[in-house]
Amino acid sequence: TNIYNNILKSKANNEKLLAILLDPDKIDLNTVPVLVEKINQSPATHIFIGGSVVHNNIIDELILQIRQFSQEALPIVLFPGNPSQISNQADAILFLSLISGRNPDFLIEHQVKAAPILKNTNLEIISTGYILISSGTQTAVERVSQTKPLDRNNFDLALATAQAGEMLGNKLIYLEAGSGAKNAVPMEMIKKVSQNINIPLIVGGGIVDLQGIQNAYYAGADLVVIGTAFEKDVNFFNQKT
Ligand code: 1GP
Repeated sequence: TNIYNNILKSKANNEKLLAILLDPDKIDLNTVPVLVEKINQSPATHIFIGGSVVHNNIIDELILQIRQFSQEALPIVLFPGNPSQISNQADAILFLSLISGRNPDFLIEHQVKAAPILKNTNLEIISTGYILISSGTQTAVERVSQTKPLDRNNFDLALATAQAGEMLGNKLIYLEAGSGAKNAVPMEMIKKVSQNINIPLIVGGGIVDLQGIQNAYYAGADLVVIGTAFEKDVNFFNQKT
């Protein structure tokens, strides 16, 4: 309960959090020392590990290497696309339910498969309501989950979905535009949701510059996730605003 409690504390103190998302499928293990150095120099507070489709079984090794090269031990949190992406080497897991979708596999089936596996790990399990928002073009989450995202202009539906997640006991809400999304989650939607739930709000997908991160914080995001932008340019966080 350490990692979640720290997120709650940060929220209470209005300290904004930043996760760098590493997709094991896209990482060459030889580049880990450089990646870790860049992460250490960045304002990141968390490392998320996961992807919609992870073919190669390198998650354990990736995490071990990250730890080996990190002076500063950032929490490593799994952000899995399916139960094959569980690693006991991580600190915690976002136990996701895709509550914007109506595909039972991603609402409960994968979770049923994962439960006995998770019982044999020491991972901190953080129940997360995962809400996919339309972003202009189809993203991998949409394709892999075979669900429809919520309309990016329907703030009421996004809010009702987030509130239902909170009422069901989710500890976090994640508003997701999808990795590499053309458009990030609208600020107005972040604002509406963050002002009307009590649990911390994660926002990610399609955020490509530092201003985008600030906008999400300003609108009410507690934690912002950056994947593609860092993947494309490890000096992303050195840019001038
Ligand atoms: C994807 O929200 C994350 O699940 C990050 O998205 O790759 O677009 O930064 P990006």
